Amino acid sequence: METPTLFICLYIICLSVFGLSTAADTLSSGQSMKDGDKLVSTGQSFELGFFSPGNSKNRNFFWVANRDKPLTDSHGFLTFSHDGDLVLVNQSKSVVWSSNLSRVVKNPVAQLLDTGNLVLRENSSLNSDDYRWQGFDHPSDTLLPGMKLGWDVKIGFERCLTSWKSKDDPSPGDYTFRLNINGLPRFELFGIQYNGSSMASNPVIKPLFFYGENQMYLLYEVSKSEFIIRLLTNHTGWLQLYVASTRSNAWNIMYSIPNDKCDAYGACGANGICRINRDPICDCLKGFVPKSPEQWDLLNWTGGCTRRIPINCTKEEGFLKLANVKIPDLLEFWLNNNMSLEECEAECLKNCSCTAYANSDVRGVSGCLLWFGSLLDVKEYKEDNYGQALYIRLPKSELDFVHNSAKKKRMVIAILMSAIAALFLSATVYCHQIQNRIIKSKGSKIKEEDVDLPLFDLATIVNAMNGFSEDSLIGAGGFGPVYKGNLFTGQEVAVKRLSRDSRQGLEEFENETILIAKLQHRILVGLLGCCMERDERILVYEYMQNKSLDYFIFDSEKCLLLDWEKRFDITIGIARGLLYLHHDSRLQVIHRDLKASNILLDGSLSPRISDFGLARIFAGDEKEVKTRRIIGTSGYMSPKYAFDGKFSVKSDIFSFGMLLLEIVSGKRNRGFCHPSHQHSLLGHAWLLWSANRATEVIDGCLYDLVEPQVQRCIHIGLLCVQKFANDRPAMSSIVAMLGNESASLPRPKQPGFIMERSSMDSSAISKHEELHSINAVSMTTLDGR
Ligand SMILES: *[C@@H]1O[C@H](CO)[C@@H](O)[C@H](O)[C@H]1NC(C)=O
Ligand SMILES: *[C@@H]1O[C@H](CO)[C@@H](O)[C@H](O)[C@H]1NC(C)=O
Ligand SMILES: *[C@@H]1O[C@H](CO)[C@@H](O)[C@H](O)[C@H]1NC(C)=O
Ligand SMILES: *[C@@H]1O[C@H](CO)[C@@H](O)[C@H](O)[C@H]1NC(C)=O
Ligand SMILES: *[C@@H]1O[C@H](CO)[C@@H](O)[C@H](O)[C@H]1NC(C)=O
Ligand SMILES: *[C@@H]1O[C@H](CO)[C@@H](O)[C@H](O)[C@H]1NC(C)=O
Ligand SMILES: *[C@@H]1O[C@H](CO)[C@@H](O)[C@H](O)[C@H]1NC(C)=O
Ligand SMILES: *[C@@H]1O[C@H](CO)[C@@H](O)[C@H](O)[C@H]1NC(C)=O
Ligand SMILES: *[C@@H]1O[C@H](CO)[C@@H](O)[C@H](O)[C@H]1NC(C)=O
Ligand SMILES: *[C@@H]1O[C@H](CO)[C@@H](O)[C@H](O)[C@H]1NC(C)=O
Ligand SMILES: *[C@@H]1O[C@H](CO)[C@@H](O)[C@H](O)[C@H]1NC(C)=O
Ligand SMILES: CC(=O)N[C@H]1CO[C@H](CO)[C@@H](O)[C@@H]1O
Repeated sequence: METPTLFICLYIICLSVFGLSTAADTLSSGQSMKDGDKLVSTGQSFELGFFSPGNSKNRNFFWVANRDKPLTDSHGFLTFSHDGDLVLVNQSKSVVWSSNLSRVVKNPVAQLLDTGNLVLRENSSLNSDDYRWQGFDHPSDTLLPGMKLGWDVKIGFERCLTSWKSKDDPSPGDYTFRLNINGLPRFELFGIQYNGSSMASNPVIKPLFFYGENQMYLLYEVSKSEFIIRLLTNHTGWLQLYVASTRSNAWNIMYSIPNDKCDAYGACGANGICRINRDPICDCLKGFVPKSPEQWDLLNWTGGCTRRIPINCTKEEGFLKLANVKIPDLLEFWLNNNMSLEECEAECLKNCSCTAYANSDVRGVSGCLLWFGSLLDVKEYKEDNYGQALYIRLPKSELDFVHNSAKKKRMVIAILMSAIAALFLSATVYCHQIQNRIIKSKGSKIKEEDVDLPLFDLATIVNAMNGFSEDSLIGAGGFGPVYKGNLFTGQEVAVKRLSRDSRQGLEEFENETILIAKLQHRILVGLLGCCMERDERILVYEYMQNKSLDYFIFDSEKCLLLDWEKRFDITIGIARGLLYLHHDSRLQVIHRDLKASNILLDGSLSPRISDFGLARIFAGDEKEVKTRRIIGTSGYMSPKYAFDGKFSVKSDIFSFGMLLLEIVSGKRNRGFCHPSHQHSLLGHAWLLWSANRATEVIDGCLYDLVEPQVQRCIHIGLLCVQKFANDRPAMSSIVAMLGNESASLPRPKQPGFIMERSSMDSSAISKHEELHSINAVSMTTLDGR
């Protein structure tokens, strides 16, 4: 039998579970605390007490005082020594742990604050910030908001996180998360090979970095008071950011680090460079070749790269500038903070074993950092403002150009940004990166505004989705299955998961992420966050209770649930949504896949446009774009798009018209058949309208119809599906036409895609086009949408 070991520790209290506690929050001189006693902070958030690791499964201990000196029985107690030190003594009155004050405190009072900080003060300076000692200066494995991780440079005092040894053993384990200020300040998570990225800002947390003469540290704040967070170095060597809502108290992992393949230390071996957005992610630095090419081809990067042409200290050598990188590990380096970049270059050239140099600037003083030997753990950032420039020594013959950027005066702030931010890049930022990449590549003039897309941890999503079980599957979106689940906050969400091995899907995923993150409108389905862990690409949406429009209008029973008034509201809603996309949003966006199944309905049956996987952003001056891959849904595609891949806002108008006719008729355009002719729904509507019998198109389900309004809708629908894009009205006119019953409507011309095979009315469509249109439709059917 093991004797229970006791530790003194701090842990969070779940108020909803434990109820109100009457324990005091202070311990004064003369008092003591034994096993079973506790201190509870006034706001009832934190509790200080004794615990035995084996018996406390569901608690999260934020701080443990006597980590490596457990009490061996329950007779120890916490009290004050005559010097005013807070001490933990065992049965035989030996001090097991002490606050180890440097000065005597006459009248000490220990108080557990609502931040989780245990502080020691003079009774006379109670309620002041004049702490003689504080638990926050001695973190265990957890960083709470307000705690500093880093250094008091002057006195050489460090605060770092050290993991527990194992689940039941709080003694210091193998993994330490710390700020290394030797050379350049950088964060280190020892044990597993990781240096570099850490947390970035997101809607829940806000990290603050302070790099001063006397102090250098990381501290973070919670931006939303309804959340509690903690950063944990777990005993298997990961950093985990936990979030709990104050209501539910269940902890969820928001993300863990390392979180991408490039985070792994030296992922690409010596002299390799890791680029997370490339496939494969590893490459040799310029001028280098794989050491073992066969292994390299098998995606085994461990061997790294070696110089194609060795450097031999001749004058024929120069430097290649590599921008936006995380600089190599400082295995063998030399630092001088008093040098300019030019001097730095000269210094590197002078020494035959110098392989690269960089500006060491972190605090705005120019400086020089030289590397000798291999360059390990270089990683490229996609975003311009991250990372640093690295200058790699190469023979002239290898150089495309030699940079001479030393004369460029760099802004102190940019340098600060790059050095610090490079360390703190996370997948949240990765979302931004894709965004930037694509938007920039379009060359549009869109101003990048920070869109904070919360990043969800894969474990959280898997948990919320019940392990992506069949039961939680609710449908299929453009690029993969859609699941329903509940987040820890209790919120219902729909989660869209990119099917594996779908490259096309990846592009759609990126497009959708970028677009939805940018677009905020109550008509568009809301994106709550994303997850890009390992190979997973997941989008998290608000859940829409009432499925999608097609679920109702095409069903002979459910159609009764959507009366005309509702359908008309939905139509106007969609029209306004499209107006926003086409004209009102900061970007001009073409949806390209508008159809009944992409119109979701919320709890009050209001429409929400979804599935932006195919959407395109248009730069201001672009009118029409041609695409090689014709994708979309047959039956909703405009002829011009289906025939030759040209699309513009008018392609969406065509789809809208189609949708409008479907809403009115309750029939699908695709697969429509009529006993007496072979026209599509479009052709059918057109024929009836031409014969002044438009009302015959109307859905039999619509018992409450307002005939003139329905007729107007058919008319507007036909205007939208006219064959020539120029004839189709713009979204703004459509909204006006729908909203104003006295607005006059032009007479529609022949629609595109009548698809008749009878001789009737065929004069307007040439044989050639007819053939084309059939081809186009069957071709896109192959797309399987
Ligand atoms: C502080 O000292 C005063 C006077 O000695 C005493 O009454 C009071 O209880 C002390 N406060 C605490 C929190 O110990
Ligand atoms: C108390 O601690 C001292 C020193 O660590 C040790 O020698 C002694 O055996 C302990 N007493 C008990 C009862 O654990
Ligand atoms: C207590 O602090 C002093 C300096 O203030 C230090 O030298 C000593 O090692 C500390 N003792 C313990 C047990 O931490
Ligand atoms: C990077 O991590 C490795 C392995 O943990 C460690 O040896 C090295 O010192 C770290 N380097 C930097 C620059 O943090
Ligand atoms: C440590 O964190 C990682 C990443 O979140 C997780 O996979 C692992 O299971 C954790 N280890 C333990 C013992 O909880
Ligand atoms: C990877 O390549 C290295 C040499 O570059 C070799 O020693 C190692 O065995 C390879 N690993 C695997 C799994 O093939
Ligand atoms: C850096 O330069 C300043 C002014 O030129 C000088 O006072 C200082 O001693 C130098 N520091 C080092 C470490 O060389
Ligand atoms: C080059 O730099 C290394 C490391 O600082 C040093 O040991 C060596 O003496 C230098 N060689 C020359 C020729 O300056
Ligand atoms: C040094 O390398 C250059 C090519 O980079 C070559 O032309 C030259 O001959 C070499 N010199 C010596 C002394 O090896
Ligand atoms: C994604 O967006 C880009 C740029 O807007 C576009 O070129 C590309 O065709 C889109 N991809 C898909 C699958 O829609
Ligand atoms: C409705 O349309 C008529 C005719 O075009 C126009 O005179 C009137 O101002 C419009 N009403 C509104 C509210 O836009
Ligand atoms: C017609 C229909 O199914 N309406 C439902 C929409 O969603 C709300 C909220 O879940 C339900 O109460 C309605 O019955």
